[in-house]
Amino acid sequence: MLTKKNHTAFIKVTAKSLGFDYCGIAKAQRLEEDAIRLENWLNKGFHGSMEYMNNYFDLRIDPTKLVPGAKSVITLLLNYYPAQQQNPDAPQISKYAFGTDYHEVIKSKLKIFLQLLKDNIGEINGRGFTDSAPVLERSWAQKSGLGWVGKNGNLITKENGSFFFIATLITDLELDADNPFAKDYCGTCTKCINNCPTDAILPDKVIDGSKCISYFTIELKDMLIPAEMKGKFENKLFGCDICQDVCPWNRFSKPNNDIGFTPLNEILNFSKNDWEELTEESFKIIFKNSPLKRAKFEGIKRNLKILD
Ligand code: B12
Ligand code: SF4
Ligand code: SF4
Repeated sequence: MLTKKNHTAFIKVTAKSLGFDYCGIAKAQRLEEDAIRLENWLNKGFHGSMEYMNNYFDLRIDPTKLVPGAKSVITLLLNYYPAQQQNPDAPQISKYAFGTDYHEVIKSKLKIFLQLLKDNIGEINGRGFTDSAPVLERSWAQKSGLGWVGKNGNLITKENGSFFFIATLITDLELDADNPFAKDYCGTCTKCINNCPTDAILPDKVIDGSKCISYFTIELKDMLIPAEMKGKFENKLFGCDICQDVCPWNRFSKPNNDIGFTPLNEILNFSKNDWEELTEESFKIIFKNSPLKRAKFEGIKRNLKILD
């Protein structure tokens, strides 16, 4: 019979074999301190019009409510730092969106992961998530020892910086937990705060989501970008990487080797004129599997106007 130690080792090896760059484990339990931070964030309206952030508060702070019987939270990181970059003069797309939508790439990996656990360990209950469920993914990554939450709000690894997606697999399997990441290596640096064009980075690692360029260009649905933001977007068409690009820890980023994240030629090569001339029909074909779908054709056209 396999022991808790064997199961833990099997999970770490499986994560690696599926291409995840990091894997850490934490005991599934209510996140007391995060509950306070999340409540303050919501009370201050930092979620803007992202109403989904107001939903399922109890599940978001407690994985045992999201997955009944949960004993462990397995957190996985997947590198998305691209090998190729855009022309710096072209409208900028966030690096996470160069290739296939990460929800799809990660979802299929998590499905295989769960199946491998069932095949090798037995009937376990587990669910895999990335981004789309009420899970405080950055906190779980810190709690499972993978890195610290920087002043820019991102989870940063000491070895390879912050250009990672986070996924979690919550299971009723009892596992050996890793130690939480104890240190914070931001020190006296304030580069992200100084360079955020919309002043969305507040003290104590709090991000005012309602002021973030990523929010305006991706999440703001059927609404105009407020006029006072004009001139502040630094050529960002979809998402924003400024607070990560300026972070000294991202000197250690290495290009990802996931075929799914191979950049689309159009993303690398489109000029402003190409974006302006893009028709809805072509948008639907070219960006069929891309994260840009989330902003929709109308959103991209609206974003282009604020860059004028
Ligand atoms: C809503 C959301 C947004 C909103 C709001 C951003 C925000 N900071 O909350 C908007 C649209 C603005 C956004 C933007 C981006 N996002 Co986003 N977003 C999310 C989402 C869906 C929920 C985040 C959330 O719960 N916010 C509420 C606040 C209160 O929580 P939080 O920021 O996670 O902070 C918590 C912890 O950091 C913790 N904390 C703070 N200080 C400390 C200190 C210690 C010691 C500890 C333990 C914890 C801790 O406190 C908070 C509450 O627990 C997550 C996916 C998920 N389910 O988690 C992705 C996610 C956070 N986003 C991600 C990414 C990549 C981005 C962008 C880089 C995309 C881009 N290039 O445009 C930007 C970065 C902006 C930034 N500086 O944060 C990644 C982050 C990966 C990473 N390495 O950190 C995630 C995890 C998606 C994923 N699955 O990979 N995002
Ligand atoms: S992603 Fe851009 S706008 Fe948002 S907090 Fe970072 S630097 Fe500011
Ligand atoms: S730029 Fe500096 S302060 Fe901001 S997250 Fe990186 S190390 Fe921390």
